[in-house]
Amino acid sequence: MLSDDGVFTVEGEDDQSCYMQIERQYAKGSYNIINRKSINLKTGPFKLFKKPGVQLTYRVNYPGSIYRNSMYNSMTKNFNLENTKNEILEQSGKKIDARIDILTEAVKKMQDTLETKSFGTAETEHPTITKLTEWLEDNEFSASYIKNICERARKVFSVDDLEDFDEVQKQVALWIGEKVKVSKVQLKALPEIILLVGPTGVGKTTTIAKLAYKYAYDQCVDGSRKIGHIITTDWNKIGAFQQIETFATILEMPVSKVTTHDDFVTLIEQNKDHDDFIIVDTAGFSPKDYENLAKQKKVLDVKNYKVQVLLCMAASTKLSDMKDIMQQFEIFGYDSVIITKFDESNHIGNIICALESKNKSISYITTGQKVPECIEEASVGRMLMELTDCNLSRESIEEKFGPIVQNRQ
Ligand SMILES: Nc1nc2c(ncn2[C@@H]2O[C@H](COP(=O)(O)OP(=O)(O)OP(=O)(O)O)[C@@H](O)[C@H]2O)c(=O)[nH]1
Ligand SMILES: [Mg+2]
Repeated sequence: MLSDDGVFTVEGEDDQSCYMQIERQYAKGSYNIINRKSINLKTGPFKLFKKPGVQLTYRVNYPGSIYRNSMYNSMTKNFNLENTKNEILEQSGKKIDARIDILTEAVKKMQDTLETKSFGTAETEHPTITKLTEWLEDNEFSASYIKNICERARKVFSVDDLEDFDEVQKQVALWIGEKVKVSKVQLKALPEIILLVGPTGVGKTTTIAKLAYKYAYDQCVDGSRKIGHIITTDWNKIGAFQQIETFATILEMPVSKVTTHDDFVTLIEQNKDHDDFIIVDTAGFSPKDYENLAKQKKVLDVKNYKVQVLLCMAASTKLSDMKDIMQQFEIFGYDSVIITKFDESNHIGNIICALESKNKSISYITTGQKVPECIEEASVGRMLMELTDCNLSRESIEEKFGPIVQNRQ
């Protein structure tokens, strides 16, 4: 039964059946029972009989009520305030839309707040974090690396701490250093085999000469030296053999070329008893040249000897390319990385991020064209010294990471 003021009545055998009737049209919570009465229901043919029943009177909570099916429309056809109701319905719809808009807006604001809390935005970020981000960007650290550092900074530093950018920067520089893995190449087994791989033109052959000198003379006293042997697999490219031969002559070391795996094994077998170390130069290939990389891998695959493989990459290579190179040269199972042409780059963020992303260590940096002097054992301190616009002093770096040995050219 309908009334003209939003108040309706239903009759049934009991309360339950009345509620069922109401909720066929209105959602729970969208109406209120305002009266309950026990009544006699007329039943049977011609409604001649009576049986006990219940009458509930309820009010629909306009405009928020949600009409559950089209029954409402057919029922309201008899209702003389139909137009008013349609209007209310329409308004109700609009209000729902408006509410959805308000809710959407609220959710968006919450999201923004959460984002701001975890990543920061230009408007709400503490100026020191903004400055820190810019400094790391200038040093060519990747976005994800910067995000992690900034999150850590937000957690670790109080608002008071953040007032002092210099101190924050010093601490962050130390965090960067903590993540750099350095490994020392030590000649142990006799003969030790050192193998350099890497893309074309990064300085492999030049580095071979520098290392050959280092391994021959380092830690030797009274003019003594270790016996080294240079092997190259790069014999096909015009001038390649002459280049390594020139270095070998100056170093007074024998140089041999190998083209097959068998040649390589035979050469090691022949020299293993009188050589202290064997150092192997390889032909440079693009990381995309899968075929030649695989061929080279076959030639160099010696299982019976301890081989230390070092991957050479130029310091100014952009991060994404470094990651590709590291990925593609993984077939050689390299132990650590040599960063060449360190002198040609002003940034180290790309290097640190690449090493970190592949969980690799760095063993050497090369710092110029001069042989043999332009090579240094890598150290965390030496890397940190290359951070531009950094207030961390050499003393603080050395206090934490040990003495920095730097070749002066
Ligand atoms: N500035 C600078 N130049 C270097 C360094 N190391 C090597 N070079 C130069 O880089 C150029 C290429 O060096 P190579 O040693 O021939 O490079 P490679 O990787 O053997 O080249 P491919 O055998 O052709 O793959 C030469 O001009 C070197 O003098 C370095 O540390 N700094
Ligand atoms: Mg070469």
